[in-house]
Amino acid sequence: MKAAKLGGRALAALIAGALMLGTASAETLRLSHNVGDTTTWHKGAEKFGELLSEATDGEMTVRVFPNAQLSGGDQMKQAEMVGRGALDLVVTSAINVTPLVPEMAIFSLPYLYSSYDEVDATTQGAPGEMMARILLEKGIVVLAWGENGFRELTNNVRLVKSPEDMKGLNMRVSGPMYIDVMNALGANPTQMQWSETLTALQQGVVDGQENPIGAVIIPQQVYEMQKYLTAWHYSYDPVFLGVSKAKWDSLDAETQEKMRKAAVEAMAWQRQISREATASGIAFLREKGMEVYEPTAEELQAFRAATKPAFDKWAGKVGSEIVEAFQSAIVGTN
Ligand code: X2X
Repeated sequence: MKAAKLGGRALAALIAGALMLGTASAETLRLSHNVGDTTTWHKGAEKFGELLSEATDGEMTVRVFPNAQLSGGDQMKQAEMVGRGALDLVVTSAINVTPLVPEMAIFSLPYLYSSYDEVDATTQGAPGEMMARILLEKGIVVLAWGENGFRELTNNVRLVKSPEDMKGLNMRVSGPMYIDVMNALGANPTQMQWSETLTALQQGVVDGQENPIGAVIIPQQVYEMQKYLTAWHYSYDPVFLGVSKAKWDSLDAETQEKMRKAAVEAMAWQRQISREATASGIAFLREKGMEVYEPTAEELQAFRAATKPAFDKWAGKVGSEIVEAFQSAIVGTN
């Protein structure tokens, strides 16, 4: 009797222990990104969490933190934090990584790309892998490339049709390369966190900004604060979903495979919804009362020529090996 009773207790303890173990081994990873929770970045991050959780039967879940909350509002600090393992996961765009890895400016050189096919030939091909190897040296494992998009100009002063129209505009920019681009155009650039930009636009601290239509301008309702948009496609910005190398190395090969697969699928979907929102975006912005200008090929050529000094300066920082790898992948699509 006594033994049986003890056996029963032991069994109960065993079950409780197993349950606790189950809870203890289920892990919640923290994912940081630097835009609002209505954006395609956020949706892509959430999708990744769902897919990962499904693939691991709930052993791994992801909590998504928007607006660079986990890096004190500093969007450029996220990559460095992931690199040293202070953050597990990040969705951020290439330009935000340039303080840590200047070579990441390659994607956003003014007028490097003129189509999505050209973009995909690099982010989804060997040049993307080349950049992933460089990020790995900084402790960041790139799981998949997603999309911020072609960055379009908005402002409250005038409809910009030519480089001359940029003169004297007070422009918010996100990173150092864009300061050089804006200076080349005769605008007055100020570097500012995205999380502070909407208020700055509202209060007229700056006249304008530039961001992709589908991923940011529409979901963050920039049209509420800005009157004019010029679809000048001057710079492309990819996002990537990255995991800290420290976290990655702690996972077994099977879990790594599940994580990569979830990331690839989530970012493919994120690219698709960003492109769809961009395609329908100009009509939507007009409905919302924005005046939208789509420059002609000759007008685009004038912007390209005016921004060439910034292209050359940053191509120099990136280095010829990378620039040539990108340019030859781009030429290969045409
Ligand atoms: O800050 C921006 O403009 C944004 C959201 O596009 C980036 O993260 C670069």
